[in-house]
Amino acid sequence: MLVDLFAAICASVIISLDGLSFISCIMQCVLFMSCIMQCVFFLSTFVATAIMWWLLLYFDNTLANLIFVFFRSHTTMVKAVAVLSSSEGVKGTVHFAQEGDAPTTVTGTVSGLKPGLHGFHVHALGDTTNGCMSTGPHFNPASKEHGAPEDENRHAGDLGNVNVGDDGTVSFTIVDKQIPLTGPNSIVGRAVVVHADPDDLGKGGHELSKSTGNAGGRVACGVIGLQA
Ligand SMILES: [Cu+2]
Ligand SMILES: [Zn+2]
Repeated sequence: MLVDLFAAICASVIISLDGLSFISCIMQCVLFMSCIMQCVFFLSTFVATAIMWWLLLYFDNTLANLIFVFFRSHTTMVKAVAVLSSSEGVKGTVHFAQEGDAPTTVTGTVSGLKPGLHGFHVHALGDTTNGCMSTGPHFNPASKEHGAPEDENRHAGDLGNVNVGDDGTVSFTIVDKQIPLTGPNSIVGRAVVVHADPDDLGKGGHELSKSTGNAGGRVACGVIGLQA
């Protein structure tokens, strides 16, 4: 009688425990499945969204451009200006603009020059206490030789020539990647100089070709300052 009871209790306990572990096993399986399902769901949503955006932007250039402009608008635009003056009646204004790390765009108008080519450079110093003579040599942070704007071996300040028309004026646009408006090699606070003669771009064979391009006197200059 007692043995029967004991056996019944033992059996009940064992069955209960088994039941518990069975239920917990089922629960674990369900949780595991739900985890897998969530991963699959997340991945498929991600892939589907990426494909949808890609298709949308591929076929809708306007939208792609809007998004591009939105991101571009977060890069900063820096502007600078130099007002040229001289003792020889040369006048002019040179504007500089750089967006983010893009090349700098230089636009300018100069009048009062003799027709033909005139060397045009960024010189190292913004010091005009002795006129254009105190603006130092060509801006040359990489210690290279004088050259043409498209040369690998050139001063950063070597912007080549401006070509003055018969009326003595010139308007020009130069795009150059060695004259940033920010960072350690910024040209802000330095000077632009217009020369009396053509810059031979380092190829004239003159003793000054490799240092100044033998561009003659400094007929006008202006200090490059920040602009709103
Ligand atoms: Cu110069
Ligand atoms: Zn130079």
